Amino acid sequence: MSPEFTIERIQARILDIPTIRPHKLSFGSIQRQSPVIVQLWLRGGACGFGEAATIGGPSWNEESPESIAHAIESYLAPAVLGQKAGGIEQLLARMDLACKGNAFAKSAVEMALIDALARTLGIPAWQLLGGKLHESLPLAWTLASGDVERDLQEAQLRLEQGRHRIFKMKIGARAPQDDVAHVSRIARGLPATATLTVDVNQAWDGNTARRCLPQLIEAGVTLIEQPVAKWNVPALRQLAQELRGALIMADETVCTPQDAMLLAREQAAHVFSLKVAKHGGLLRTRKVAAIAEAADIGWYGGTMLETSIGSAASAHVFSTLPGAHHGCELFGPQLLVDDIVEQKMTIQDFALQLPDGPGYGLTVSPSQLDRFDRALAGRQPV
Ligand code: MUC
Ligand code: MG
Repeated sequence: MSPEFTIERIQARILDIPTIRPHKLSFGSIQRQSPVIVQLWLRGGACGFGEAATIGGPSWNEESPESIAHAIESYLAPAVLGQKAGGIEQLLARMDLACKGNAFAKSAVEMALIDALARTLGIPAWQLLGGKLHESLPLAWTLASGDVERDLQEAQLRLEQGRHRIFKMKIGARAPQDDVAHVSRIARGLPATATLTVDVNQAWDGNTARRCLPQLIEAGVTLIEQPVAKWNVPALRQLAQELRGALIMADETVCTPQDAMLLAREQAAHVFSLKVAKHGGLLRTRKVAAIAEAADIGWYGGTMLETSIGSAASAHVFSTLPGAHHGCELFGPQLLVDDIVEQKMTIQDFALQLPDGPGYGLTVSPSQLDRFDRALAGRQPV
């Protein structure tokens, strides 16, 4: 990389994009997503795009769109401006020095940097990330309207369209027995070709999980995501070791490589949900994935309901990962009323076709960015 490629300018903006329907999770219901879109310009090189999306402000974890934009503008951009663009690990170290934690904010900057580098070189990002091992990944859809009939109609349509046959249900907001009844009704309504998974988003204590998960497995659920609190590794461990007929997937519990090591050592998860934002970027996603591979833990390509920018960047890194996988859920662009790129990634044969082309293979639409820009619209945070 020529020394002339230095980081010249970074801009972060918050967008507000409505969802096509309310999306209900254990901690609330969202009607819009507010991704932070980062644009990073290289002197003598290309401009790249990155994204960090949270769900429900700071409800999923500590970071919110506002805190992400603030961390980037006040601490992360000053730490990397004027630096050589090719030293990605050094730039990550500079960001760590300037700012503890804030993994989502760092991931958006690193994502834009890798896009800019790859575009400058005229290569797809997956080439900078180790090379592609997968051309497509089975793509899950989340049934989270909260209404059985609507969920079943959604599932039926998506099966007919050849788009999805893995369905994830978000539970944990209602009384546990009501959730079991709801999932069981959906399970009975789905054809045998469909796979059903659940995400409890930390809502249950260990005893509730021990009582209800066997009933969900009996109903046909095969993959169970984050049934207990992020900190509750003992309960995860016991569930992973004692439940039969379904796999336990860690999501909120597995963010850093140290979290991954703990879960591997404790044998407390069968699968890791990987998410570029919570791991703090594409390179760090690969580090967590390497621990999964070494510990015989499977991976799943998770989402924070990003637009096509964050989803395509995630797809690029997921396409490079070895080890056993359980598909992905990069369906964020489909849940939003509109996108900010000219063309979405292709979905065919129930799988996301992993993108090619320089950078993340996208053409970002400036007018769509302006259309949803919170500052331009004078909107307030949720
Ligand atoms: C999560 O916890 O997995 C991703 C899809 C969805 O519906 O919620 C998220 C976050
Ligand atoms: Mg989850």
